[in-house]
Amino acid sequence: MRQLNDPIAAVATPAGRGALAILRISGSDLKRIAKNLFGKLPRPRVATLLTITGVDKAAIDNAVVIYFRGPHSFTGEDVIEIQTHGGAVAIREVMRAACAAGARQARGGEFSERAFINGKIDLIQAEAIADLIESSTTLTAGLAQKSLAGHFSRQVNSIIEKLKSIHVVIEAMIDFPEDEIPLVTSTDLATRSNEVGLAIKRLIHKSERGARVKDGLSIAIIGRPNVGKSTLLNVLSGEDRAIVTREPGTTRDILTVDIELDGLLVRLYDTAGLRETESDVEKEGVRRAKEKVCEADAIFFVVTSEMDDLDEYVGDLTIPVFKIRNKIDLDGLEVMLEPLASGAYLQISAKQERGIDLIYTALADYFNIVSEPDNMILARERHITELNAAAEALDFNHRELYQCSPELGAERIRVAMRALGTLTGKYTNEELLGEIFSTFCIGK
Ligand SMILES: Nc1nc2c(ncn2[C@@H]2O[C@H](COP(=O)(O)OP(=O)(O)OP(=O)(O)O)[C@@H](O)[C@H]2O)c(=O)[nH]1
Ligand SMILES: [Mg+2]
Repeated sequence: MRQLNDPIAAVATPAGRGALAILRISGSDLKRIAKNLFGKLPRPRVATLLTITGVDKAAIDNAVVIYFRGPHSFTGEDVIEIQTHGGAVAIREVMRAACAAGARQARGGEFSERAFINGKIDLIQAEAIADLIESSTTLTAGLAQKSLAGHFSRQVNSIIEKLKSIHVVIEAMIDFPEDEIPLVTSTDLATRSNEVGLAIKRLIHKSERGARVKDGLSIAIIGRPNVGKSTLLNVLSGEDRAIVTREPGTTRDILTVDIELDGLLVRLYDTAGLRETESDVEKEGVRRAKEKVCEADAIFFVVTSEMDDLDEYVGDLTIPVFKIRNKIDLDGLEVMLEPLASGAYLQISAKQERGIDLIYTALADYFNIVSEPDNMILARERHITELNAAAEALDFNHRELYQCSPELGAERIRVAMRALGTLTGKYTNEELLGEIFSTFCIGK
């Protein structure tokens, strides 16, 4: 493990104009830096107004300084937080002075990495910090907060503890085969480890639901020119974002709009109408539209009664295609209120904003979107991989294996514990840590 306690510093607030800016310094023995910047370390945990001096000893700003003496700090090391007035200059000068006094610029995620290494948080919690910062909906922020508070980790740790106790018994059976182990038979063990296997599967289920929420959905709105794709995008987003005209071939570039559906981030792409054309600009638009289809999680394919040749374009697609018949106001058709028969069109009038709820409902039903935070964990791909590895290790006929080959059973339990330990960061390596923390923003 890397030795990490040299003083690091970073501006923790975003660049630009603002009321305040915060610089954070963490590391061992910050006295020298404190002396250079504002005389001496203030009393721990007391907000103290001090004059900060720069490299040339001239005053930079009057700032609130808080000193957290390790291990009672975010990183577990000594930490100083300096709150200057906002704007680019003061905070930049304080950073220069901190570096001149012996600190170095922190890498992205280095504060969180130190918190992890010093045992203040586990790896799941460290990742939750980044997820909280990245969250764009209240649902994902709430889920990240839960993981940060240790909700996910506790469930994993409880499973590890159960596996440990099963492992101890199996080892005893192996070491003392003749001795009676009261009340514990291979059947009991099998029941217990079966239950653990099921608990892991439930966790996978929750994680997969959460991962969907985390990643959001991307949906490409495609169809022939003039069918009302851009009108639909505007209605769904509640904003007048895309240009709408009666001229076919209006949209060329892809337009992206984010909307929130029951806490899920849905990214909509408006695309150029699909048709053969001589115009180079439009040709490029059509190429981009087709490209977007390959990247999307689902398609809204818009038709009208006049242009209903959907199969030609979406016949081979493996992603879900929601078929939308627009402009029903011109056909005298009604919005369908009955649950959709498979293969039926969603009948809407984008212009009159009718049938829009039907689109939301179809989407929520198909993707099983429900705001049930209790049944979700804001999981990353890495978490699901490790949970699956643990579930796979425990996927055997427990009773039979414990009877025939307790050694093999013990090994399977060890593999499962190892996977779960990798999940929480009990087992880790520099490469994995580098991969995780390098995606964090500077100052976190
Ligand atoms: N009557 C009626 N007209 C609509 C409806 N939706 C859209 N339109 C009209 O149809 C025309 C084309 O709408 P757009 O939203 O620009 O169609 P588009 O599919 O984005 O067209 P391109 O960008 O050219 O591919 C405009 O005049 C809209 O006002 C609808 O539900 N009913
Ligand atoms: Mg358009």
